[in-house]
Amino acid sequence: MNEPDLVQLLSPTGHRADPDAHPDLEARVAHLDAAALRELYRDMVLVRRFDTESTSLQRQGELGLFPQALGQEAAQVGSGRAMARQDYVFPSYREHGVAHVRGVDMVDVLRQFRGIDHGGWDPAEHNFHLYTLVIGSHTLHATGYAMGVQRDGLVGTGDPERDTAVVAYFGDGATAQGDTNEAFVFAAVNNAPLVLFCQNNQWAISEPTTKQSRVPIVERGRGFGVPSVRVDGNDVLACYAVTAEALERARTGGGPTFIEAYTYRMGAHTTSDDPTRYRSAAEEEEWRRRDPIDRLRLHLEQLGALDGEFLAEVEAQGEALGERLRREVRAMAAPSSGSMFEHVYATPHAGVEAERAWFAEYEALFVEEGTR
Ligand SMILES: Cc1ncc(C[n+]2csc(CCOP(=O)(O)OP(=O)(O)O)c2C)c(N)n1
Repeated sequence: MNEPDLVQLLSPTGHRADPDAHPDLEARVAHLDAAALRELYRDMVLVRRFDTESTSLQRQGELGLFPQALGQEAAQVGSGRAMARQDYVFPSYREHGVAHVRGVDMVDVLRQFRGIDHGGWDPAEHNFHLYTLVIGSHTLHATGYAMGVQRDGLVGTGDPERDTAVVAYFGDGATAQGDTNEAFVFAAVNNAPLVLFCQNNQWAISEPTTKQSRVPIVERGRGFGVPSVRVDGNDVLACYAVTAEALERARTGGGPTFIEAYTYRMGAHTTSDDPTRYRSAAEEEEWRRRDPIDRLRLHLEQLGALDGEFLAEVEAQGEALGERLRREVRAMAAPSSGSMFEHVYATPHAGVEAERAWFAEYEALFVEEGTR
Protein backbone atom coordinates (compact mmCIF):
# COMPACT_ATOMS: atom_id res chain seq x y z
CA MET A 1 0.00 0.00 0.00
CA ASN A 2 1.42 3.40 -0.96
CA GLU A 3 1.15 5.58 2.10
CA PRO A 4 -0.30 9.01 1.28
CA ASP A 5 1.22 12.26 2.50
CA LEU A 6 0.63 13.13 6.10
CA VAL A 7 0.12 16.81 6.89
CA GLN A 8 2.35 17.71 9.81
CA LEU A 9 3.12 21.15 11.22
CA LEU A 10 4.78 19.95 14.42
CA SER A 11 7.25 17.06 14.47
CA PRO A 12 7.26 14.44 17.24
CA THR A 13 10.24 16.28 18.75
CA GLY A 14 8.21 19.50 18.89
CA HIS A 15 9.85 21.26 15.95
CA ARG A 16 7.82 23.35 13.54
CA ALA A 17 7.71 22.15 9.92
CA ASP A 18 9.26 23.98 7.00
CA PRO A 19 6.94 27.03 6.65
CA ASP A 20 6.88 26.59 2.87
CA ALA A 21 5.67 22.99 3.01
CA HIS A 22 2.00 23.93 3.63
CA PRO A 23 1.71 27.72 3.33
CA ASP A 24 -2.12 27.73 3.27
CA LEU A 25 -2.32 25.65 6.41
CA GLU A 26 0.44 27.64 8.12
CA ALA A 27 -1.66 30.75 7.56
CA ARG A 28 -4.49 29.13 9.50
CA VAL A 29 -2.40 28.75 12.63
CA ALA A 30 -0.40 31.97 12.29
CA HIS A 31 -2.59 33.70 14.90
CA LEU A 32 -1.92 31.02 17.52
CA ASP A 33 0.65 32.74 19.72
CA ALA A 34 2.37 31.20 22.75
CA ALA A 35 -0.61 32.03 24.98
CA ALA A 36 -3.01 30.27 22.59
CA LEU A 37 -0.71 27.24 22.35
CA ARG A 38 -0.62 27.06 26.14
CA GLU A 39 -4.43 26.94 26.14
CA LEU A 40 -4.37 24.00 23.72
CA TYR A 41 -1.90 22.32 26.08
CA ARG A 42 -4.20 22.99 29.04
CA ASP A 43 -7.16 21.48 27.15
CA MET A 44 -5.22 18.34 26.32
CA VAL A 45 -3.88 17.83 29.83
CA LEU A 46 -7.34 18.27 31.35
CA VAL A 47 -8.89 15.84 28.89
CA ARG A 48 -6.23 13.28 29.74
CA ARG A 49 -6.88 13.79 33.43
CA PHE A 50 -10.58 13.24 32.78
CA ASP A 51 -9.69 9.99 31.03
CA THR A 52 -7.55 8.69 33.87
CA GLU A 53 -10.07 9.60 36.55
CA SER A 54 -12.97 8.12 34.61
CA THR A 55 -11.08 4.86 34.07
CA SER A 56 -10.42 4.66 37.82
CA LEU A 57 -14.07 5.37 38.56
CA GLN A 58 -15.05 2.50 36.28
CA ARG A 59 -12.58 0.22 38.06
CA GLN A 60 -14.12 1.21 41.37
CA GLY A 61 -17.56 0.19 40.12
CA GLU A 62 -18.87 3.75 39.81
CA LEU A 63 -19.25 3.57 36.01
CA GLY A 64 -20.52 0.66 33.95
CA LEU A 65 -18.10 1.24 31.10
CA PHE A 66 -15.69 3.87 29.87
CA PRO A 67 -14.07 4.40 26.44
CA GLN A 68 -10.81 6.32 26.75
CA ALA A 69 -9.71 9.05 24.38
CA LEU A 70 -6.11 8.51 25.49
CA GLY A 71 -3.70 9.41 22.68
CA GLN A 72 -6.37 11.17 20.61
CA GLU A 73 -6.31 14.49 22.48
CA ALA A 74 -4.61 16.46 19.70
CA ALA A 75 -7.04 15.29 17.03
CA GLN A 76 -9.99 16.21 19.22
CA VAL A 77 -8.80 19.44 20.78
CA GLY A 78 -7.20 20.71 17.57
CA SER A 79 -10.30 20.09 15.46
CA GLY A 80 -12.68 21.22 18.21
CA ARG A 81 -10.90 24.52 18.77
CA ALA A 82 -11.08 25.32 15.05
CA MET A 83 -14.89 25.43 15.18
CA ALA A 84 -17.18 28.40 15.59
CA ARG A 85 -19.93 28.58 18.19
CA GLN A 86 -22.65 28.00 15.58
CA ASP A 87 -21.05 24.88 14.10
CA TYR A 88 -22.80 21.67 15.07
CA VAL A 89 -21.05 18.46 16.10
CA PHE A 90 -22.14 14.82 15.92
CA PRO A 91 -19.67 12.80 18.02
CA SER A 92 -19.39 9.06 18.38
CA TYR A 93 -18.59 7.93 21.95
CA ARG A 94 -14.91 8.75 22.49
CA GLU A 95 -14.93 12.49 21.77
CA HIS A 96 -14.36 13.69 25.32
CA GLY A 97 -11.83 16.23 24.07
CA VAL A 98 -14.40 17.75 21.72
CA ALA A 99 -17.03 17.71 24.48
CA HIS A 100 -14.62 19.65 26.67
CA VAL A 101 -13.93 22.35 24.10
CA ARG A 102 -17.64 22.65 23.29
CA GLY A 103 -18.16 23.57 26.94
CA VAL A 104 -19.90 20.39 28.10
CA ASP A 105 -19.34 19.82 31.83
CA MET A 106 -17.14 16.73 31.99
CA VAL A 107 -19.19 15.40 34.89
CA ASP A 108 -22.17 15.28 32.56
CA VAL A 109 -20.21 13.17 30.05
CA LEU A 110 -20.14 10.42 32.69
CA ARG A 111 -23.91 10.27 33.23
CA GLN A 112 -24.36 7.93 30.30
CA PHE A 113 -21.44 5.75 31.38
CA ARG A 114 -22.95 5.48 34.86
CA GLY A 115 -26.09 4.23 33.17
CA ILE A 116 -28.44 6.88 34.55
CA ASP A 117 -29.00 8.91 31.40
CA HIS A 118 -29.17 8.43 27.64
CA GLY A 119 -27.06 11.51 27.15
CA GLY A 120 -26.14 13.87 29.94
CA TRP A 121 -26.24 17.34 28.37
CA ASP A 122 -28.52 19.51 26.27
CA PRO A 123 -27.20 19.30 22.69
CA ALA A 124 -28.73 22.67 21.80
CA GLU A 125 -26.76 24.39 24.55
CA HIS A 126 -23.40 23.34 23.12
CA ASN A 127 -24.22 22.49 19.50
CA PHE A 128 -22.82 19.13 20.46
CA HIS A 129 -25.08 16.16 19.91
CA LEU A 130 -25.32 13.24 22.32
CA TYR A 131 -22.84 10.38 22.04
CA THR A 132 -23.82 7.68 19.56
CA LEU A 133 -22.81 4.09 20.13
CA VAL A 134 -24.30 2.62 16.97
CA ILE A 135 -21.24 2.81 14.75
CA GLY A 136 -21.60 5.17 11.82
CA SER A 137 -25.33 5.87 12.24
CA HIS A 138 -24.72 9.48 13.24
CA THR A 139 -22.81 10.20 10.03
CA LEU A 140 -26.19 10.06 8.31
CA HIS A 141 -27.78 12.23 11.00
CA ALA A 142 -24.97 14.72 10.50
CA THR A 143 -25.45 14.69 6.72
CA GLY A 144 -29.18 15.29 7.07
CA TYR A 145 -28.56 18.05 9.58
CA ALA A 146 -26.01 19.66 7.27
CA MET A 147 -28.48 19.53 4.39
CA GLY A 148 -30.98 21.25 6.69
CA VAL A 149 -28.46 23.95 7.57
CA GLN A 150 -27.91 24.52 3.86
CA ARG A 151 -31.65 24.75 3.17
CA ASP A 152 -32.08 27.16 6.09
CA GLY A 153 -29.78 29.57 4.24
CA LEU A 154 -26.94 29.32 6.75
CA VAL A 155 -24.23 28.63 4.18
CA GLY A 156 -22.33 31.07 1.99
CA THR A 157 -23.95 34.25 3.35
CA GLY A 158 -20.53 35.80 3.96
CA ASP A 159 -21.41 36.46 7.61
CA PRO A 160 -18.86 34.64 9.79
CA GLU A 161 -21.30 34.65 12.71
CA ARG A 162 -23.98 32.99 10.63
CA ASP A 163 -22.37 30.60 8.17
CA THR A 164 -22.49 27.15 9.70
CA ALA A 165 -20.68 23.85 9.25
CA VAL A 166 -21.48 20.44 10.68
CA VAL A 167 -18.84 17.99 11.86
CA ALA A 168 -19.23 14.22 12.25
CA TYR A 169 -16.59 12.29 14.22
CA PHE A 170 -16.14 8.59 13.65
CA GLY A 171 -13.46 5.91 13.68
CA ASP A 172 -11.58 3.94 11.04
CA GLY A 173 -13.87 0.96 11.65
CA ALA A 174 -16.90 3.12 10.95
CA THR A 175 -15.66 3.84 7.41
CA ALA A 176 -16.59 0.25 6.56
CA GLN A 177 -20.20 0.69 7.73
CA GLY A 178 -22.96 1.09 5.15
CA ASP A 179 -24.34 4.14 6.95
CA THR A 180 -21.04 5.98 6.66
CA ASN A 181 -20.75 5.20 2.96
CA GLU A 182 -24.29 6.46 2.39
CA ALA A 183 -23.41 9.60 4.30
CA PHE A 184 -20.51 10.20 1.92
CA VAL A 185 -22.78 9.74 -1.10
CA PHE A 186 -25.47 12.11 0.15
CA ALA A 187 -23.05 14.70 1.50
CA ALA A 188 -21.14 14.72 -1.77
CA VAL A 189 -24.04 14.97 -4.20
CA ASN A 190 -25.86 17.54 -2.06
CA ASN A 191 -22.73 19.59 -1.43
CA ALA A 192 -23.56 19.44 2.27
CA PRO A 193 -21.63 21.76 4.61
CA LEU A 194 -20.10 18.79 6.40
CA VAL A 195 -16.70 17.83 7.74
CA LEU A 196 -16.31 14.08 8.00
CA PHE A 197 -13.63 13.71 10.66
CA CYS A 198 -12.24 10.20 11.00
CA GLN A 199 -9.85 9.42 13.81
CA ASN A 200 -7.91 6.51 12.44
CA ASN A 201 -6.63 5.19 15.76
CA GLN A 202 -5.40 2.02 13.99
CA TRP A 203 -7.85 -0.33 15.68
CA ALA A 204 -11.57 -1.10 15.58
CA ILE A 205 -11.58 -3.04 18.83
CA SER A 206 -9.28 -5.93 17.78
CA GLU A 207 -9.43 -5.31 14.01
CA PRO A 208 -6.38 -3.46 12.65
CA THR A 209 -6.92 -0.92 9.87
CA THR A 210 -5.07 -3.23 7.49
CA LYS A 211 -7.91 -5.74 7.80
CA GLN A 212 -10.55 -3.10 7.16
CA SER A 213 -9.38 -1.53 3.94
CA ARG A 214 -7.14 -2.33 0.98
CA VAL A 215 -6.44 1.34 0.49
CA PRO A 216 -5.43 4.03 2.99
CA ILE A 217 -8.59 5.27 4.71
CA VAL A 218 -8.18 8.75 3.22
CA GLU A 219 -8.64 7.26 -0.27
CA ARG A 220 -12.15 6.22 0.63
CA GLY A 221 -13.26 9.86 0.66
CA ARG A 222 -11.72 10.52 -2.75
CA GLY A 223 -13.78 7.70 -4.21
CA PHE A 224 -16.92 9.68 -3.38
CA GLY A 225 -15.52 12.85 -4.91
CA VAL A 226 -15.00 14.43 -1.51
CA PRO A 227 -11.79 16.46 -1.01
CA SER A 228 -9.78 14.36 1.42
CA VAL A 229 -6.74 14.95 3.55
CA ARG A 230 -4.65 12.79 5.85
CA VAL A 231 -3.30 14.68 8.82
CA ASP A 232 -1.00 13.71 11.66
CA GLY A 233 -3.63 13.23 14.35
CA ASN A 234 -1.05 13.64 17.12
CA ASP A 235 -0.17 17.11 15.91
CA VAL A 236 -2.61 19.57 17.43
CA LEU A 237 -1.58 22.40 15.10
CA ALA A 238 -2.02 20.38 11.94
CA CYS A 239 -5.40 19.10 13.14
CA TYR A 240 -6.47 22.67 13.88
CA ALA A 241 -5.31 23.86 10.45
CA VAL A 242 -6.89 21.17 8.29
CA THR A 243 -10.16 21.40 10.22
CA ALA A 244 -10.21 25.19 9.90
CA GLU A 245 -9.75 24.83 6.15
CA ALA A 246 -12.49 22.18 5.87
CA LEU A 247 -14.89 24.23 8.00
CA GLU A 248 -14.36 27.26 5.81
CA ARG A 249 -15.01 25.20 2.69
CA ALA A 250 -18.24 23.93 4.23
CA ARG A 251 -19.43 27.32 5.45
CA THR A 252 -18.75 29.07 2.15
CA GLY A 253 -20.67 26.53 0.07
CA GLY A 254 -17.72 24.41 -1.03
CA GLY A 255 -19.27 21.20 0.29
CA PRO A 256 -17.95 18.35 2.37
CA THR A 257 -14.37 17.41 3.29
CA PHE A 258 -13.03 14.15 4.61
CA ILE A 259 -10.25 14.32 7.18
CA GLU A 260 -8.37 11.23 8.21
CA ALA A 261 -6.55 12.06 11.44
CA TYR A 262 -3.84 9.43 11.70
CA THR A 263 -3.48 8.69 15.39
CA TYR A 264 -3.41 5.91 17.94
CA ARG A 265 -5.71 4.63 20.65
CA MET A 266 -3.14 4.40 23.44
CA GLY A 267 -5.60 2.81 25.84
CA ALA A 268 -7.98 -0.13 25.58
CA HIS A 269 -11.03 0.07 23.30
CA THR A 270 -13.13 0.38 26.45
CA THR A 271 -12.69 -0.74 30.04
CA SER A 272 -14.10 -4.12 28.92
CA ASP A 273 -11.23 -4.72 26.50
CA ASP A 274 -7.74 -6.16 26.93
CA PRO A 275 -5.54 -4.94 24.05
CA THR A 276 -2.62 -7.18 25.05
CA ARG A 277 -4.66 -9.98 23.43
CA TYR A 278 -4.22 -8.55 19.94
CA ARG A 279 -1.41 -5.99 19.76
CA SER A 280 2.22 -5.85 20.77
CA ALA A 281 3.94 -3.91 23.51
CA ALA A 282 6.45 -2.77 20.85
CA GLU A 283 3.67 -1.15 18.83
CA GLU A 284 2.33 0.62 21.90
CA GLU A 285 5.81 1.81 22.77
CA GLU A 286 6.38 3.14 19.28
CA TRP A 287 3.25 5.28 19.54
CA ARG A 288 4.03 6.37 23.07
CA ARG A 289 7.02 8.15 21.57
CA ARG A 290 4.60 10.14 19.44
CA ASP A 291 2.44 11.20 22.39
CA PRO A 292 0.47 14.29 21.32
CA ILE A 293 0.79 16.06 24.67
CA ASP A 294 4.55 15.50 24.92
CA ARG A 295 4.87 16.92 21.43
CA LEU A 296 3.19 20.22 22.26
CA ARG A 297 5.02 20.40 25.57
CA LEU A 298 8.37 20.05 23.79
CA HIS A 299 7.36 22.77 21.39
CA LEU A 300 6.33 25.12 24.18
CA GLU A 301 9.61 24.44 25.95
CA GLN A 302 11.48 25.30 22.76
CA LEU A 303 9.55 28.57 22.62
CA GLY A 304 10.42 29.23 26.25
CA ALA A 305 6.69 29.46 26.87
CA LEU A 306 6.27 26.94 29.69
CA ASP A 307 6.92 28.32 33.14
CA GLY A 308 6.52 26.62 36.48
CA GLU A 309 3.61 28.82 37.45
CA PHE A 310 1.57 27.83 34.42
CA LEU A 311 2.34 24.14 34.86
CA ALA A 312 1.37 24.30 38.53
CA GLU A 313 -1.87 26.04 37.61
CA VAL A 314 -2.78 23.34 35.07
CA GLU A 315 -1.85 20.65 37.57
CA ALA A 316 -4.09 22.23 40.22
CA GLN A 317 -6.92 22.50 37.69
CA GLY A 318 -6.52 18.80 36.90
CA GLU A 319 -6.58 17.94 40.61
CA ALA A 320 -9.73 19.97 41.08
CA LEU A 321 -11.38 18.31 38.07
CA GLY A 322 -10.47 14.87 39.40
CA GLU A 323 -11.81 15.65 42.84
CA ARG A 324 -15.07 17.03 41.43
CA LEU A 325 -15.54 14.05 39.11
CA ARG A 326 -15.08 11.59 41.99
CA ARG A 327 -17.44 13.49 44.26
CA GLU A 328 -20.17 14.31 41.74
CA VAL A 329 -20.22 10.95 40.01
CA ARG A 330 -20.66 9.12 43.32
CA ALA A 331 -23.50 11.49 44.20
CA MET A 332 -25.37 10.97 40.90
CA ALA A 333 -28.82 9.67 41.66
CA ALA A 334 -30.63 7.13 39.52
CA PRO A 335 -33.45 8.76 37.56
CA SER A 336 -37.07 8.16 38.49
CA SER A 337 -38.67 5.50 36.30
CA GLY A 338 -41.19 8.07 35.04
CA SER A 339 -38.40 10.11 33.46
CA MET A 340 -38.27 7.65 30.56
CA PHE A 341 -41.32 9.45 29.18
CA GLU A 342 -39.54 12.77 29.04
CA HIS A 343 -37.91 14.16 25.87
CA VAL A 344 -39.72 11.64 23.64
CA TYR A 345 -41.26 14.45 21.57
CA ALA A 346 -40.48 18.14 21.58
CA THR A 347 -44.15 18.94 22.31
CA PRO A 348 -46.70 17.12 24.52
CA HIS A 349 -48.01 13.93 22.93
CA ALA A 350 -51.26 12.21 23.91
CA GLY A 351 -49.91 8.68 23.34
CA VAL A 352 -46.89 9.26 25.55
CA GLU A 353 -49.05 10.88 28.24
CA ALA A 354 -51.37 7.85 28.26
CA GLU A 355 -48.40 5.53 28.66
CA ARG A 356 -46.99 7.69 31.42
CA ALA A 357 -50.30 7.53 33.34
CA TRP A 358 -50.59 3.78 32.81
CA PHE A 359 -47.05 3.20 34.04
CA ALA A 360 -47.59 5.34 37.16
CA GLU A 361 -50.68 3.27 38.01
CA TYR A 362 -48.84 0.03 37.36
CA GLU A 363 -45.86 1.06 39.47
CA ALA A 364 -48.17 2.03 42.30
CA LEU A 365 -49.27 -1.61 42.55
CA PHE A 366 -45.81 -2.43 43.90
CA VAL A 367 -45.85 0.20 46.64
CA GLU A 368 -46.91 -1.38 49.91
CA GLU A 369 -49.95 -0.05 51.75
CA GLY A 370 -48.93 2.66 54.19
CA THR A 371 -45.70 3.54 52.44
CA ARG A 372 -47.28 5.93 49.97
C1 LIG B 1 -23.56 -0.87 14.11
C2 LIG B 1 -22.59 -1.40 15.13
N1 LIG B 1 -21.89 -2.51 14.87
C3 LIG B 1 -21.01 -2.99 15.77
C4 LIG B 1 -20.84 -2.37 16.98
C5 LIG B 1 -19.86 -2.91 18.00
N2 LIG B 1 -18.70 -2.03 18.07
C6 LIG B 1 -18.55 -1.13 19.06
S1 LIG B 1 -17.16 -0.22 18.88
C7 LIG B 1 -16.71 -1.04 17.47
C8 LIG B 1 -15.44 -0.67 16.74
C9 LIG B 1 -15.44 0.73 16.24
O1 LIG B 1 -14.16 1.05 15.73
P1 LIG B 1 -13.86 2.45 15.11
O2 LIG B 1 -14.96 2.89 14.23
O3 LIG B 1 -12.50 2.37 14.52
O4 LIG B 1 -13.88 3.44 16.37
P2 LIG B 1 -12.98 3.44 17.70
O5 LIG B 1 -13.72 2.64 18.72
O6 LIG B 1 -11.65 2.89 17.36
O7 LIG B 1 -12.92 4.87 18.13
C10 LIG B 1 -17.65 -2.02 17.16
C11 LIG B 1 -17.55 -2.91 16.01
C12 LIG B 1 -21.62 -1.20 17.23
N3 LIG B 1 -21.50 -0.51 18.36
N4 LIG B 1 -22.46 -0.73 16.29
